[in-house]
Amino acid sequence: LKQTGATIWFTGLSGSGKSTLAAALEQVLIQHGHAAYRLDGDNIRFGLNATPKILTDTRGATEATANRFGLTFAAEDREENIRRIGEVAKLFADAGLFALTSFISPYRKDRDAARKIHAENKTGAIPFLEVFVNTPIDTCEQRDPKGLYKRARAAVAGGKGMGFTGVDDPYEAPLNPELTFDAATQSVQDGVAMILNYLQEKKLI
Ligand code: GGZ
Repeated sequence: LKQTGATIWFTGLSGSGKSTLAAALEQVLIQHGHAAYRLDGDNIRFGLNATPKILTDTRGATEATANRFGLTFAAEDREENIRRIGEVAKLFADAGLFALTSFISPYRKDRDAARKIHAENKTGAIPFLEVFVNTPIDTCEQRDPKGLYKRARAAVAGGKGMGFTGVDDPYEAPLNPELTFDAATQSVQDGVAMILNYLQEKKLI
């Protein structure tokens, strides 16, 4: 491989455009001969992080409470979700690929922990680039491709809530992201160009 590898960590609300941006970037990187691999809900929450039998045994979780993702959206499960993704991304990047992760990753300390294991990698620091997909919640909510915001608002109105990020669960914005993108005012093309530019500046491509 003619590249050193790096993790490009997208963080932002549901519907902010993380996956769209990551997918577009992946395509361009591959077109230019760079190995890239995307980690997202489909291959992680459904795969690596799917419900292990021990969870249903020891926590009495049913399919409904552990949900189809295995890990729930409770704070400690989001933390574990992000911890594993950080480790897997690090492995891909250490192998020389661009690991593109698109998860809400709402907690600052969890993202910082992912950054830290890259910095402290035993065989040398691995580049880690945090992209804050800072699309206003109004825009995310207008899109609402899966109707989840609508459900979350209805749950809150009904007095129960569902712990949905940005509605009745926290999102801690990055304080020092390498890059910021806003899907309400920037095109996906703009975002890809911005990231490619950064990778070039850092001599990663
Ligand atoms: C936030 C939720 C929730 C709750 C289900 N809160 O738009 P989506 O559907 O495809 O993206 C969201 C996805 C979030 O999974 P992550 O693994 O990225 O989250 S985290 O990083 O916090 O672990 C959304 C859906 O799962 N979803 N319930 N309560 N998003």
